[in-house]
Amino acid sequence: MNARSVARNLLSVLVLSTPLGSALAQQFIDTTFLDSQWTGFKLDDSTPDSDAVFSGIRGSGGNPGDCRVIAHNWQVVPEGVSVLFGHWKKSLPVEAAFFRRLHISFDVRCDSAPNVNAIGFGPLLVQSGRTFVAGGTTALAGSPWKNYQAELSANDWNEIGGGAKPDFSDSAEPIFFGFYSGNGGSGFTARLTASGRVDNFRVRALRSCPADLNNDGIVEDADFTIFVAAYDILDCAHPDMPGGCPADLNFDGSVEDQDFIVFVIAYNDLICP
Ligand SMILES: [Ca+2]
Ligand SMILES: [Ca+2]
Ligand SMILES: [Ca+2]
Repeated sequence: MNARSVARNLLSVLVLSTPLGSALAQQFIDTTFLDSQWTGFKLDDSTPDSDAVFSGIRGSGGNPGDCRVIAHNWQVVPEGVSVLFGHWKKSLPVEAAFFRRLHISFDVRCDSAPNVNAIGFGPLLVQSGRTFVAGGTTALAGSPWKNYQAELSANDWNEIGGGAKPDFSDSAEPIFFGFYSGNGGSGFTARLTASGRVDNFRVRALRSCPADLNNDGIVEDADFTIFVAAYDILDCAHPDMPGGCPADLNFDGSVEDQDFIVFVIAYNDLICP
């Protein structure tokens, strides 16, 4: 008897009284970067006239398909400068409640950066009008696509222009996600440009109790009902699957036996840790 038939047998003895709820989104992925869904803004500019400019727009040549194509234009002086630009997905806030850590991943590359030879990239989040960034990576000009990924708790983020940390508590304001791109330079005087691309932007909200699909603090029959409905749909991309595919507990794109194993262990424990 495989796990699927076990689930069906268990389900047959449950009263199906709980409707499939709007379970919390657990993951989102953007591979196409529609301009209507993304926006950009300048985060920092220490150039003499603060006249650094940037662009961010959907384009081809992604990894694969469409991506967000970015460009910087700024003035370098011998004393040194830094410029930082933010790009965030305005169409999809993620409720902060019930998660404790974030796993963020995206692909970057630098196409051109004369004299400075690289672009810096990293993760960004926006909450209650405040912008936070965390440690990133450097993409060298002309190098292949590079994957950035990190698992971040609230303390890993730093507010731009302030000392606050983002709020991941159960009563927190919604969070928007994105990335930053930046450049610097020192020791010479020049007006420089740099260009690059970003693709496959993914955020996973790692909750303290992922099998608690209705977020009431215990893993019980109501969660089982939600789980089994998702298990029957199977494919996270199916239009009937709840947004974010929260029952995909191992993040592989489908709700299958491996997820059931994770679920049953928590179901047996009942109380969330
Ligand atoms: Ca793409
Ligand atoms: Ca529950
Ligand atoms: Ca799965």
